[in-house]
Formats: sequence, C-alpha cells, structure tokens
Amino acid sequence: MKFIHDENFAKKAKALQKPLKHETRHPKSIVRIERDETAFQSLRAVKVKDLAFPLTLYSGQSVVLDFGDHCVGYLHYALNHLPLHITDSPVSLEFTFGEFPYEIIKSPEEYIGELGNGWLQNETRNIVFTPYTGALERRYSFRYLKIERIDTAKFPILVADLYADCTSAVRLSDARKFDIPDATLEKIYDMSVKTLKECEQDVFEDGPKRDRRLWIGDLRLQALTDNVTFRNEDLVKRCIYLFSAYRSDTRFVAQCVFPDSSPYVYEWLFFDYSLFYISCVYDFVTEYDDLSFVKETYPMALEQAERVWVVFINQREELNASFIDWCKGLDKSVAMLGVFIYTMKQLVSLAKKIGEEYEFLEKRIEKVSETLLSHFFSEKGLFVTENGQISWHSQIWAVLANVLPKEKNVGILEKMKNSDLEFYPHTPYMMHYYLEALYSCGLKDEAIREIKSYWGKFVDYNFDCCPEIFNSSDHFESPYGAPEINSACHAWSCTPAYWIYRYYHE
Ligand code: RAM
Repeated sequence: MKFIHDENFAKKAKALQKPLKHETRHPKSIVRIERDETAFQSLRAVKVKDLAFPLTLYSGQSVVLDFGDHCVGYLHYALNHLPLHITDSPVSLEFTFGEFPYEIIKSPEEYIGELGNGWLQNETRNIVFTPYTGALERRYSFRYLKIERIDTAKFPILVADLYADCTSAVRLSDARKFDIPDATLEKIYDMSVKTLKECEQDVFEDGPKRDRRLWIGDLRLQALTDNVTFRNEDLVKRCIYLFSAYRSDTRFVAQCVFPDSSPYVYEWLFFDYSLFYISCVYDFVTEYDDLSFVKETYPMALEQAERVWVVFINQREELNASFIDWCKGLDKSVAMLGVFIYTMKQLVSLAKKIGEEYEFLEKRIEKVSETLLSHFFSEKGLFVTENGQISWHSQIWAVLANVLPKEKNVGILEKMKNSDLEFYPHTPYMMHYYLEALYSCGLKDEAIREIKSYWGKFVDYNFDCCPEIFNSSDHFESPYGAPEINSACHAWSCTPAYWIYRYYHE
C-alpha cells in the first residue's frame, strides 16, 4: 500500500518518545465467577479467599485471580515442584486474561466476532523443567486472570510467585487533583483519569486491550482530557507528529497509526477523523500557545479541509464515509456537514494566529452552512437527512456547527431529547460531543446530569475504567458482533474528567 512518509515529522515524533513508567502489581485474591442478575452482564467475581503463594495446581485444576483493579502490563511468574514430586514431564498452563468476568468464562472456541480472534487475551505455555521463572511476551489488559493446568501429568505444581509489571507513560499521582464536592462525580472523575492513564503508553492508545493503536478521533478526546489532568504535552505533540508523518497517498491524514510496526496507515478513511487533525492542532495551541507548532502543521491541516471541500463540491453523498459513532443504520450526511463547519472554524482561527489567508475559508463556511440550513433544517425544528432520518447525531453536530442563534440550538437539543428517536449515541465517544453541544449552549448543569446518568452507571456497576461501548438495556451490544472483544478500558470514554474539571473551574 502506498502512503506518504514525511521523514522530518517522523524524526520529531521519535525525539519525543520517552521511557514508560513501571509498577509491580500482585493479585489480591482468588475469586469465583458467579451469575448475578444485578451485575453487569449478569456476572460477578465473588471473593473466595485472599491470595497467598504458593498456589498448588494439579492437572485439570484452574484458579481465577483478581488483581483488585485494572492492569496493563506483562505477566511474570515462577513455578516450582514439591520436594518429592519432581517435574518429570512438561507442564502446560493456559492463561486467560479478562477486563470483565465475561472474558474469563466465554470459551474462545465460540468466538464469532468480525475482528480477528487474536485479540482474545489467552495464551498457553509449556514449561519443561522447574524451578522456572519467566514472563509472557505479550502485554495484556486485565483485572482477572484464569490459570488452568491442561497437561495430564499426575504430580502437583506450585505457582511460587506471579505479578504484573504494569506500564504507562504517567502515574495516577501525576494527575491534577481538586475538590469535587459530589461523591458520584468524584468517582467518575477518578475512573476517567484511570482510563486515560491505562491508555497513555508509548502513544495514546485507543484501548490497551484492543486496538492498541493511535486513532485520531480518540487522540482528540484523550488530549483534551490530558490537558486538564496529566498535562503530558510531549506525548500529545508526539502523536500529532506521528499523524503528520504518515498520510495516505490521497493526502488524507491516516485514521490510525500503529506505533511499532509498519504499514502505518490503512487505505480506507473516515472523513471526520481526517478533519480532526485540525482539531488536534487547534486544541494543542489553545492549551500550550505554541505558534511554531501551528506553522509546522498548518499546511497539513489546510490540506484536510481542502480534500473534504472537493468531496463536498463534487460528491456530497460520499461524506457518509465517516465514523461519527457506532450506530447501525446511521445516515451520517448531516452530522458530517456539522463536523466540516466545526473544524473549518477552528482552521480559520489557526490561520489568523499565523497570518495566513482565511477569507476564502470563511466563504466556504458560509456555503456549507447555507446548505445545512436550507436542505436539512425542517419546519419541525430538527435536522432531517435526505432520506428522512432524524438522529441525535445530526442534531448534535448541527448544534456544534453553531449556524443558528443560541436559543434555537437550545430548542433543538431539548426537542431531540424529548422525541423518541431511533438513532441515538451508542458510544461514550458520541456522548462526549453531546456534552460539548450542551456546554456550547450554556447548559452545563444539564451536561453534568447527563454525565451522572450515563457514566454514573459505570460507578454503579463498579467498573474500574470506562468502556468502549455501553448500552444499559443491552450489556452484550458489540460493534464487532462479539462482546468479549469489546474493550472495557477505552480512552474515548475518559472525557468526563475534562467536563468535570471545566465545570468546577470556569
Ligand atoms: C475502533 C476503536 C477506535 C475507534 C475506531 C473508529 O476500532 O474502538 O477507538 O476510533 O473504531
């Protein structure tokens, strides 16, 4: 596959790479996974006893360990034999890691998801001699670990020690702390910060379990939240440089970048994700006031707007090739016009900062806004797509485009909420933009109520982190046709920390 590789930007990204921080974490207890209708996915990890090494395992036996909190790291373990039972044939152990209990009990053989089953977190090891000390090479993302002895030898084996060497670019204690007078909001804040920390690795990963790579839509939200928590300026810059370094040959910024291995970009593209390159630069300079960075990246930011403009003029219907949300059947056309206007306004602001021409961009904003209003704003007071679809997504992005007076925008959000619309946000990612729409209309208290009602459920279910997808009426919803492949710690859901910070500081 062809892509444009900018060596200069790649070098800059490399220069900002830093060693990760390590923390050793031991499992806390042995648990049993039980059915419980009141728990998330009707499964609960119930403590059996505190964990003490050594653990004895006979052939056919298994044990589920609970690390007490979400971990991202490498498993180390030591095995031994009893003095009178030497290891006279290899021992086979099967390790199954789970962020949620469901991954522990779901058999990998039953997997029917669309993504490769390699993302399932299990691995078998054969150990020929004991005493043995070793580690699994792959990094895992988990709270629970099942170890099953699958060889048939009669002698027992001792797990003498076992721990996770956890990694992250930051420590939880590095995050800004401030008084949050509401207990639920405080828990949501802490959970959001923990989520971001787990995803903050060599790059901002979308999820440490899967896909473990830098996605631009996710980066935007991670960077916003990082600005008010860890303030890892160099990592944000490194990630923007990485996107600048690898573009598709159609000149669109890559949707995602693999930090460690080539090829670095995919062929397919989401128009909204490419435009969020502009937002990443805009947010960065708003926070860190680095004008030389704007000068370096502006040509590429402009290029994204130019490329999407050509599509808008020639084949507007193609704009549906965008991400927007994991919502089946969603017509993305109106939302996409909103994203275009929203990011072009940010581009104008960047152009003004560095003395670039911007009048032509303002004319384009006028043209797209006019299309949005004259073609899609119905007399019902809501935005309707050409095929008659009325979604939350269209309303939210039209409000964010800010093409109507504030009272009208407020009215749209109210009407949207009170109508029973079939197409609504399915991810915390899309919920973020709903919160932004509320904030932009001055409805901060309403935004906080939404955070408490949506993310508050994660607190009620005792999640450690915020997940990739959440539907309170279907705990098994999965964009990939298999909930065991969903990610329970996903960066795009960490933004309540950003909103809560703003709520108490503005
Ligand atoms: C999934 C990941 C990622 C997201 C893309 C569009 O693969 O969840 O976070 O940005 O989809």
